[in-house]
Amino acid sequence: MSVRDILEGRLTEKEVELRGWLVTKRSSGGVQFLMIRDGTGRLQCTVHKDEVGEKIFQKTDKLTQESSLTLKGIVKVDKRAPDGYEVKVRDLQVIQLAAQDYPLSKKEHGIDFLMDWRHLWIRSSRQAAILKIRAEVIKACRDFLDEEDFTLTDSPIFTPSIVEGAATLFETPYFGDKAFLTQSGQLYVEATIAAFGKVYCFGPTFRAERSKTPRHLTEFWMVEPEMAFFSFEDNLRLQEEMVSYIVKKTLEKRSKDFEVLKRDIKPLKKVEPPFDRISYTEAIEILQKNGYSIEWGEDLGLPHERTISLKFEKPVFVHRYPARTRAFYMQPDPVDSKVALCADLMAPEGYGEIIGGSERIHDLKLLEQRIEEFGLPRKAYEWYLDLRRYGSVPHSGFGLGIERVVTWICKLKHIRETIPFPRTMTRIYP
Ligand code: NSS
Repeated sequence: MSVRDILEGRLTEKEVELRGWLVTKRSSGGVQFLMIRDGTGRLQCTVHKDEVGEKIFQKTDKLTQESSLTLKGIVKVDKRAPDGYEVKVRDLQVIQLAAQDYPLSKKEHGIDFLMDWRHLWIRSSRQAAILKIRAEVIKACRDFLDEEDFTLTDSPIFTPSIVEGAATLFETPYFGDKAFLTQSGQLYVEATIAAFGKVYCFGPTFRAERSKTPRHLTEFWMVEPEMAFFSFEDNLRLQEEMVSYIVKKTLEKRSKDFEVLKRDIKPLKKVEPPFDRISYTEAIEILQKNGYSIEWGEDLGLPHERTISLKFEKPVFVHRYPARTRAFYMQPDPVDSKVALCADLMAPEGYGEIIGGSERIHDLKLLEQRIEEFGLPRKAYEWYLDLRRYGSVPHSGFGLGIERVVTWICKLKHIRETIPFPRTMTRIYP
């Protein structure tokens, strides 16, 4: 039996047993009002002195915030209760009486304080709503891909090779040698496409991000689909369908959590294919017209992405970035080899990049050349070159950052609240 069952009205006038934690307590005359959280919701439970007797009433009186308990009682419809239902308690067992000094009992705390107590802060209704939405986003990603006949093939965490640039690598000793924590599972899903056609990996990825920004973690979760025979254009179409599906499913399943967050969902309801597309060159022109002193060839930072994103109601693709600023594996545009067949998807409402994707180089010679130009250690990539020796095909894929998507969908100011235990340059505790 759960709070959810009670709030759905199935247990009215029935005797129930609830197990949970005490959120708040107040008393008025001979009645104690307990707000109980059980993981499925919160519910008011009342303890009447003249009904339960002195002993249970005393026990209730001593309860501290976050004490864990079991209670038995009868479900009542009561208009005065916050959710229209309450449990009239008959019996109550304390599992653990929480220490008096629960650190998060005050209403207002600074963010550093809350992050130090993250292991307790996740119990708050706002944090729980965000993490529920996160779970739904992950489920939607997986459901979408599974329904589209993708096979999940997990990529390793310990790797010998750089994917997204040497600057953000985490190195770790590995039995007298060294290994890197993966920056992306992409190279490995490029291998499994030859066995399964359409595949994805989903797991944690690591980047030694030295910048303190509201959208960078050092450990984040990425879903990375990779598709044999997919052109650059096919890749974009899949992305817009997948992102629209994620938003639709999350709105459908987690409407209560959006209410907790006071998230205006109107902008999210507009997210459906097709999304607009602008080239990197067009983006630079827009930025220059908006007063930015940015030149063709420079990378887009958050303020740039924000400006672009605010010009569109739906997510927008920025495509064909300068090849020399992008990763070694990207296919050059046959029309203009200065740019790569890649695109970043910018979320609306000022959020910026949530996906990075591209068509991959499938020609052995060109890939060898790029590995050399990028100064990458050829030996670590021999296996990757084999994929171009034995049945190479045009292929494309992308990586969607779960925390970036959740930040946008929940309309948060900072990415740190979108993962149970965030890791940043300045935080590895708790
Ligand atoms: O660097 S990406 O743009 N692209 C890749 O890693 C490709 N190898 C993916 C692929 O094609 N299979 O990162 C992809 C996404 C990016 O759009 C963000 O949403 C997210 O990963 N990302 C991050 N999220 C949080 N924190 C950090 N530091 C971060 N870096 C990337």
